[in-house]
Amino acid sequence: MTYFKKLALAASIATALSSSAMAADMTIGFSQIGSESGWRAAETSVTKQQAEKRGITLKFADAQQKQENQIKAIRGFIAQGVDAILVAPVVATGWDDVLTEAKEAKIPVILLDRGVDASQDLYLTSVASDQVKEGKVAGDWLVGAVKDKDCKVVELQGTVGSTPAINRKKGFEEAIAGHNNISIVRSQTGDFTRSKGKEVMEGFLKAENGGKGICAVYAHNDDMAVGAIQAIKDAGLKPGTDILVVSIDGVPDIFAAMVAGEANATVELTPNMAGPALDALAAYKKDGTVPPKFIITESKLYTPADNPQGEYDARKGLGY
Ligand code: GZL
Repeated sequence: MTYFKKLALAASIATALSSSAMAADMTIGFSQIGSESGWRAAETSVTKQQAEKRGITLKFADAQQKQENQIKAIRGFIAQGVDAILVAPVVATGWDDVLTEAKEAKIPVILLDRGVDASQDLYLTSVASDQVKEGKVAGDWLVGAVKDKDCKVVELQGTVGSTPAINRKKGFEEAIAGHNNISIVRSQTGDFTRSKGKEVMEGFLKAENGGKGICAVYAHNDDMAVGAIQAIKDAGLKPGTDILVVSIDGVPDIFAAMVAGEANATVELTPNMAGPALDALAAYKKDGTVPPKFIITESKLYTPADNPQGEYDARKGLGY
């Protein structure tokens, strides 16, 4: 190896060591929404793993779905003088004051998996999926599945006022807009939980002639879809055939439902938002490298044709 190659190799090793060394000194606050779904639980465990492998001290705060608890936690992190703050914002509005306080304290904030209606200079970057695209991928799948057949859809929305609920609805409606045979006949929030998804689906089935008038359920996440599947079975119908089931997240249990013939499509959402976030933070702390304002994660469609048992096995144990 030439002298210059050795020099370059030494430099790159030093850089890698210095940024991880930099990270090792950091204490980061993480304001997490709660544990409303399997995906959320996986995001929490992956975030803790990502911090640990970088030698970062992570202060974790579970808001139990309440924005006021997130704001309180963020103020606590500011008072403790943490090096950075990660936030998964439960809803889009109401963040200006607390994010301004973090900015004034010169503590960088990174948004994970959801967005905020606030000035972009109040956060360093946002790591999330393209949630409109997720809705569109789900809608496009249904369009292809039903072709010209009339299809009445019931929709289980995510948390009211959250960016995934707003955007996944928007994307799905864009996908079906040009297809007059497909219409959303009922739409209500199931708050991203299995229990609420089941309860709301029970109401839809009762309101729609025992479910005979329903062609498909579109759930903004897999947990609500799994709840809906149970409601459909309790009503004596076959999920996946009598009523198609399409949702988003790619958690193990939706793949188990596919294996059982009870779910038809999911759009995967990675639980690893923290990896890209912590890499961007390390570069920013090391030499001021400003990351892109939005770091977009992939949105991949999975159906029963995509080895659901293998996908289940690959995800089991990742903290879902
Ligand atoms: C979307 C994320 C959503 C998941 C749900 O990025 O915020 O919140 O789709 C979770 O499972 O509750």
